[in-house]
Order: sequence, then structure tokens, then C-alpha cells
Amino acid sequence: MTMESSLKPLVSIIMGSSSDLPIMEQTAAVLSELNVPYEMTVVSAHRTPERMVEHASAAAERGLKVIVAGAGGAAHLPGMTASLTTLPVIGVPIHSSNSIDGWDSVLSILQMPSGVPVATVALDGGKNAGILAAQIVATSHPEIAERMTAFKAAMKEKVMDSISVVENHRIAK
Ligand code: RP5
Repeated sequence: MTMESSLKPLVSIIMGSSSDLPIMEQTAAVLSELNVPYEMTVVSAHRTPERMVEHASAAAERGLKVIVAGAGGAAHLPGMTASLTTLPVIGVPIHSSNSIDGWDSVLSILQMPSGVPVATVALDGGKNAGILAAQIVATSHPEIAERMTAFKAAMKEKVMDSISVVENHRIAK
């Protein structure tokens, strides 16, 4: 497992293939921005099933608080991981090379049976998965909650700054 920092990871980012990295690194980037310790690795539900069982079953006792799992096509990794742990699992559907149009990835992750939830974000929603993971961790880490507050304030400021730009925009005739 690759560690972002020497701090004990609170979030585990897993993906079915290294080809998912361009989306899943957006999860890593936002966690890094919010200073939430994470680890990131490849766990394939179909190609390394034993590794998936090992990772999910040990996750809680390793001190992790949330798992973010990304996969595309027949995207079984988030759901199967959720079946093996009591930690919250956030699923990131990926429009991958084996995905028909992205809906297959979304529905494979979204339509879980009753009793085994996966918090599914939008297609290719790696960034929102990271924000949601940080918000979950923030419920028991006040310093992360403070950074979440600053993060939201910065977003608001950006939008507020854009208002005058839009209102003063003139269409060239
Ligand atoms: C899924 O199949 C992976 O999560 C990935 O999104 C997709 C394609 O994998 P590769 O063929 O690129 O390894 O299991």
C-alpha cells in the first residue's frame, strides 16, 4: 500500500485497475488539500479477489474510517468491499474502457441490495468522493472539520467573486 504521509491513514482509496488512477487521483488530491491522511492502492474484485477480502476485512482494525472504491464497467469492487466491512464505503463509478456508456458503472455500484449500502457519487466523481470521505472523518476530527469549513467558505467566495464578472459581461455585437 502506498502511504501519502507517515501519519496513519484514515481513508483508503482503492481502485479496480491502474487505469482508474486519473479519476481516483482526484480523490487523493482533495484529501491532500484538506490534510486528511490516506493510502491509495489497486484492489481488483475480479482479478485479485483474495486481496479484496483481505483489504476489506482488515480495514477497520487498521484504523481506517472510510473506504473510497472506484471501478468501471461490471463495477463490483465497492459493493463487495461494503459486504466485507462495517466502514462506510463510497463508490466512484468510472467511465472506463470496458464501460458501455458509464450507466453500467453507475448502476453496478448504485443498485445495492437492502442492508449493504454504498454511497455512490456521480460518474467519474473522484473529487466529490474525497470531499465526502473528509466530511465523514471530520465528524470525529475537529481539526478536519475546521478545514472543511474553510474549504466551503473558499468555494462560496469564488462564486461570490464570479457574480460581478457575469453581471458585467457584455455580448459583443
Ligand atoms: C474495472 O475494469 C476497473 O476498475 C476498470 O475501471 C476497468 C478496466 O480495467 P482495465 O482493463 O483497464 O485494467 O474492473
